[in-house]
Amino acid sequence: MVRAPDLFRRSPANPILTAADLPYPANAVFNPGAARLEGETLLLVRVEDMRGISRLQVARSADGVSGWMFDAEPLLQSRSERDSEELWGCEDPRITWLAEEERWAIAYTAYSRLGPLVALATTRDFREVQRMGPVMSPEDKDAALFPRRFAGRWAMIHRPSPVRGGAHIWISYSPDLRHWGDHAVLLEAREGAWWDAGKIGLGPPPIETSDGWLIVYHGAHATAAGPIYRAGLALLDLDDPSVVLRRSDEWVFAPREPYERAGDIPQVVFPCGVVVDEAADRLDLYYGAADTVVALASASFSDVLEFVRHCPRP
Ligand code: BMA
Repeated sequence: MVRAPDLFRRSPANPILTAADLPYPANAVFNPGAARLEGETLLLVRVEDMRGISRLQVARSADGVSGWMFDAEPLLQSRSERDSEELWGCEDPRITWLAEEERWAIAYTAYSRLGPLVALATTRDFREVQRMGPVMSPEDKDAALFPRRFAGRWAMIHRPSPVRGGAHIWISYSPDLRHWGDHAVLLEAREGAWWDAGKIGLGPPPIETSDGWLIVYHGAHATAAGPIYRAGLALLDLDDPSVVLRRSDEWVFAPREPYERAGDIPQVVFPCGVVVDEAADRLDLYYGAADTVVALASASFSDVLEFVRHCPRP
């Protein structure tokens, strides 16, 4: 079995996108959601401008590594005169294809005056978008939808930040994508010296596999020099995603390269996008590095599944 540190290999082209690739001046591009459509890889990247406000902009590439072309206009940007919850921008999108709805759902962080909250939008083509507005009150972020219903209800993973206790990963349900309830803790941040102590959050949307839902999540380990953001894995029950079957003790991906260790926020790898090619046995993880650039790491899909199958039961 492949060991945790050897599962993911960084693209030799990293960082695959930097602010210099944009058609306009900006401070940083990072934390992209990812999708495959019309034979291309699409990244919905977070672009932070030089006021500090983020927008979400589409970039497309034939091979998912190079030749990125940005759409002319951002897909989602703050229009705070109409959507006050987006006063300070749109951040960290996670993209899920909803086959039943024949459209993509984008769960993103809207930065409101009262703190970050979870907002939803849908699109068929990533050229026009329909906002659904806030679905979770502040502070809440790191959200993604599951691609299908469970016993008639949609499910969403998200991460509230409570005043007391750790920032854990939660799951909630909805009959209509608008009204969410039956909130429950799904995965708890560990305590003490652990890499995922205190604060964790979902990475990309859950990936359906025959063994269960594969989850990549981040842990923000607090240190005297600021947090270190690393990524680990978990497996949820296929029919009841509120049941955690496995959880990795060790992280599987962590800052190592200069572009991950130095930047606006040092020591950050923050995956928000995934593309799985089962025929090629490949899982591509798109992540923000140091809140400054976009990078890519790939793994053998079957190696990742074998690894998570052997992780401890929580
Ligand atoms: C999280 C989010 C991410 C960011 C990360 C590291 O709380 O705000 O947008 O990439 O911190 O700074």
